[in-house]
Amino acid sequence: MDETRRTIALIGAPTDVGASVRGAGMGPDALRVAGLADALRAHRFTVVDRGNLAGPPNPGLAPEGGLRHLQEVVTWNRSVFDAVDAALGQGEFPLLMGGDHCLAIGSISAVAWHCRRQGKQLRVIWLDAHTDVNTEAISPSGNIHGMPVACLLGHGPASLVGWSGERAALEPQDIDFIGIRSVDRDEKQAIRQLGLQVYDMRHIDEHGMRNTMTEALHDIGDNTHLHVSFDLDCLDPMDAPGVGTGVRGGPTYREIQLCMEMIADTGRMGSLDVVEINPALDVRNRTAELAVEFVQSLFGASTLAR
Ligand code: 6HN
Ligand code: MN
Ligand code: MN
Ligand code: MN
Repeated sequence: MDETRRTIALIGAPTDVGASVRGAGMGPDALRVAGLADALRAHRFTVVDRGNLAGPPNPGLAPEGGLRHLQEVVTWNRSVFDAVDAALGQGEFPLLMGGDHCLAIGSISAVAWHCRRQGKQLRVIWLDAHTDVNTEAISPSGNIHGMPVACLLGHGPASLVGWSGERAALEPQDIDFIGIRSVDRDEKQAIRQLGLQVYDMRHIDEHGMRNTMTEALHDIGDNTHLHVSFDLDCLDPMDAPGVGTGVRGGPTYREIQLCMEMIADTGRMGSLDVVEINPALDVRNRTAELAVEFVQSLFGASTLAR
C-alpha cells in the first residue's frame, strides 16, 4: 500500500492507572495541543482524530498482590484493544496517544491478533529507558506500566495475557529494545531467561545508533507489520522533562532522529504507541512537541527524498 495515502487514526487513552506518578492521563491533549494531527496532514496523510476513549478514574490505591489498579488497567486496555482492532479492520494506521505504557498491552495484543488473521509477521521496536518486562512477582513498584512486555510474552495476571488467541501476542524474538538504561534487579534475570534482544545505552555508545538499528531491523521483510512503542522517557530528561520515570543518560536528539528515520526507511511501520508524556511535569509542552517531531520522522518526514 502507498504509505503516504494511509489514513492515520488518532486514538486517545487519557489514563495513568498503570503508573504511580500521576499526570500521563493528560498526554493525549498535550499531543493535540502540540499539533500532531496537522503535522501529519502536512505530509499528505489523512488524519482522523477519534477523540478519547472513556474509562475508570485512577483510584490512587496501593498494589494488591503485586499489581496496582489491575481492574482499571484491564478495563482501559480492553477499550484500547477494541479501538486499535477497529482501526486496523478498516485498513487504518492506529496511533495510540497515551496514557501510560500499560496501554501497550491492549494496543499490541490487537495488532498481534490482526497480524495472525492476515498471515503477517509482527515485529515490535520498543523505544524506552526501561524494558517493562517485570511481573507481579518481581516488580519493585507494582506499577503495571513496568509490565506490558511480560504480559505480551504471556507472563502476567490471567486477565492481562492471552488476548491475541492461544499463543502469546509476542515471542521473545519478535521484539527489540532501544535506549535501555534502567532495568530492575530481577527484571535483568527475566531478560536473560527469555533471551530478549536489548540494545542498551552501552550498546548504542559503543556501536552507534546506525549499527544498532541496522541490527534491530535486519529481519524486517515485505510481509512484516512493524509496531513501534515509543515511551518518551527513552529520550534524555534534559530534552524531554515531561515524563514520570525519567532516567539520565539517554540518546541525543540526533541519535533518536536517526533511529526514527531508519524505521521510516523500512516502509513497514503499521501501528504506533506514543506514551508516558506527563504534562504535569513538562516545561511549556516541550516533551509533546518533541514527540510530534519524532513521530513526523517515523513517517518519513525528515528524509529529503520523500
Ligand atoms: N515505563 N522498572 C520500573 C517499575 O516500576 O517497574 C519503572 C517502569 C517504568 C515504566 O516507563 O513505561
Ligand atoms: Mn515504558
Ligand atoms: Mn520508560
Ligand atoms: Mn531482532
